[in-house]
Amino acid sequence: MATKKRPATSIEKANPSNQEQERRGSADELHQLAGGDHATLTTDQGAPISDDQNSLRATPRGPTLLEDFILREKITHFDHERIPERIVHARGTGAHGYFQLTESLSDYTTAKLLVEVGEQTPVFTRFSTVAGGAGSVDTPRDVRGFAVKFYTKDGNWDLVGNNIPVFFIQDAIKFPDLIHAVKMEPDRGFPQAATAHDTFWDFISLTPEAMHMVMWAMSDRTIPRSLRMIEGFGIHSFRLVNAEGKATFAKFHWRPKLGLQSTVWDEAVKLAGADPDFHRRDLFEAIQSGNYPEWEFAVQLFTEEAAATFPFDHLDATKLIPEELVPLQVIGRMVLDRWPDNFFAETEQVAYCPANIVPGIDFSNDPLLQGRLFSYLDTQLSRLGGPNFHQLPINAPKCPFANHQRDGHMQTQVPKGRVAYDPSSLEPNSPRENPALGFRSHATAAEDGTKGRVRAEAFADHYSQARLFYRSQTTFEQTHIASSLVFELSKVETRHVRHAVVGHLRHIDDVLAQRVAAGLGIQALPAAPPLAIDVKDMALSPALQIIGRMKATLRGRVVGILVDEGSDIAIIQKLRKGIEQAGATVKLVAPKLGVTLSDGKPLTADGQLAGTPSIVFDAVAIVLTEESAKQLTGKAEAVQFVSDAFGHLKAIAADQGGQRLLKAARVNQDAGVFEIGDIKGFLQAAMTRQWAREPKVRNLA
Ligand code: HDD
Repeated sequence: MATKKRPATSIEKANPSNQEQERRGSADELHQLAGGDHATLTTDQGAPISDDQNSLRATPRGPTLLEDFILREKITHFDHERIPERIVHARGTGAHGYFQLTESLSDYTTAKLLVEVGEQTPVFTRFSTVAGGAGSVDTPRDVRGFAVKFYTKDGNWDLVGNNIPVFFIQDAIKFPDLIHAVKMEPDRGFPQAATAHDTFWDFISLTPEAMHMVMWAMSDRTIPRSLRMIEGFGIHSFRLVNAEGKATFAKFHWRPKLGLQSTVWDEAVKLAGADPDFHRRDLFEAIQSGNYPEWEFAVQLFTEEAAATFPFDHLDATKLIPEELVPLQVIGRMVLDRWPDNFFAETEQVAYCPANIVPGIDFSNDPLLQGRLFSYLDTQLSRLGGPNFHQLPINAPKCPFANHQRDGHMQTQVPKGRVAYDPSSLEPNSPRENPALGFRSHATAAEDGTKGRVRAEAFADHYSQARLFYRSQTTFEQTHIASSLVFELSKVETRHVRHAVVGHLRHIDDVLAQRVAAGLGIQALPAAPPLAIDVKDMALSPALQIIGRMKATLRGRVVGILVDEGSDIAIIQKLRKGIEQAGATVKLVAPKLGVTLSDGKPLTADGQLAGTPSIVFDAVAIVLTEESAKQLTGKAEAVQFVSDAFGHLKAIAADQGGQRLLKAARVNQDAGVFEIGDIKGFLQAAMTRQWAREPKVRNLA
């Protein structure tokens, strides 16, 4: 395509020296090489730029001139490109989409998005890890943030949740301590994005209220396979308020259409190296290919009177309400169908705040929530540089908004008129409050009491729900919790901290404490800390499992097929058909990107073997000629491809050549390894992991 000739600047016109001509000539060649019909490059002030390749110099080999406003503007802007990263949840990825209501909650709330069935409310959803910096990896063991901004007709509602329904602490005043303990240790600047270190476990060992969340954090919930396969929770109780002013408590849940899926720990560790952007890329690829991730939106609704009968305090964020006690009502769905145009402008600058609510929704007295209502707006003031960040396109409501807030850094609006106050009579159109439609706080009766820095007595039971969670898991998941505790505590150098944590475990489940102690080589079980209140055995809640509730589906998964020169195209096509019919994606991996299969046609594989380990797939098939197999048995990347797939409990299908590679990788045939002809069996097994294989391939606690 022809390039547009840049107009000569006045400087060029005035001084068309030979050197200038020469330089311009080479820049033109460069642009011709790049092609395209480009707009004219300008400064921030709109002045067209004639030469963006060379700074202004006194002589060709002399100093650069301060006069060069183009150079100075470009570098000054560059110098200020970074903004402070979020103190927590710095690493994240987001997408646009919509929320659609399927069941009206008109009996409970006036919030339009929860009343108007079928209406689509635009959303922007950001997923994140908590502890790591913005440049850390996607797959550490960590809680995932699940923040949704609903651009409703009555203003923005932000549901700023996590993929775990409870939290580490009960009172917001403990949050800076929790985060300082989990972040890299201040004297050494490591570890990055990890809980497996002394300061985190020291804090935990002295914070019994964290024990329930610790069980979740040590479970497979914190090593998800995909952000499309995590649940989301609003955690706190909120209030829904109806037209009569009657309030009902609500807990909010997101449930992924693809079901829950996790990795295994060794895989998560290796993924961090193989693809630090694993989750971000997965979300991007799904959305770009039209496989839009979707979640059901569900509520648990309960009255104040019902809450009084619960054997725990629902205002305590370390407690969940078992589904068996208050069932989930699915009332809508969220679909993420548009990747942002620009990461910084949207995903980085999006500013969530639990205090952003709309008429018909209100807060509860949960002391963790109450503290959060302050923190988020405050943090944005330094992160985004001033009070006008709500005007950024990603943060601005999509409904009209008007008030008398004025001025401040980076004011982008140009308010008109004389009136910037209320009440006023000078301008009849200036904004005024609206008692009929405006937000009203629910009139809650205040309890009598004495002001004080106190923790409610009802918050004193720290172990019953930790036990409930642990005992509700499948035996595989219990083993994972025990093993991850052993891993984490084995990284803790301080003996008394390791022992103190095992002491706490005794209140949760004595066998768990014994398994962890044995894994750490602790001979005599450490004493359990004193109890403020007896631990209760609650009715088990299978809804808290992942493995027991896995969906029998291949949707959203990726199957890798290892091929090489001469691999049988007919087999590959058959596999591809079966896999794609089951809703999964196929990726071909070959030792060299350019490969010729048995049909003699050259093909570009999706990944080169050395850079595409089996870790990035949910299941693998191996289709190789005897000749290729013979060669690959001597190559570490090929052997690892197979042994990792086996070690990570994946289904494997192999032809004769493939079987040869399996042998070289010392893979024992088991129920999860299939002849290449048994596509049905292979795909069935690929829907889950081969859990029975686990104790044979790995030392578990
Ligand atoms: Fe928080 C960010 C979730 C307790 C203070 N939080 C942040 C994000 C999520 C959560 C998902 C990232 C939002 C985004 O993608 O930009 N936080 C939670 C949940 C909590 C919680 C589910 C407990 C139920 N947070 C919490 C407390 C405090 C904070 C108790 C302080 C008292 N959180 C912040 C913050 C952040 C934040 C410092 C950092 C960046 C930001 O807000 O925008 O204000």
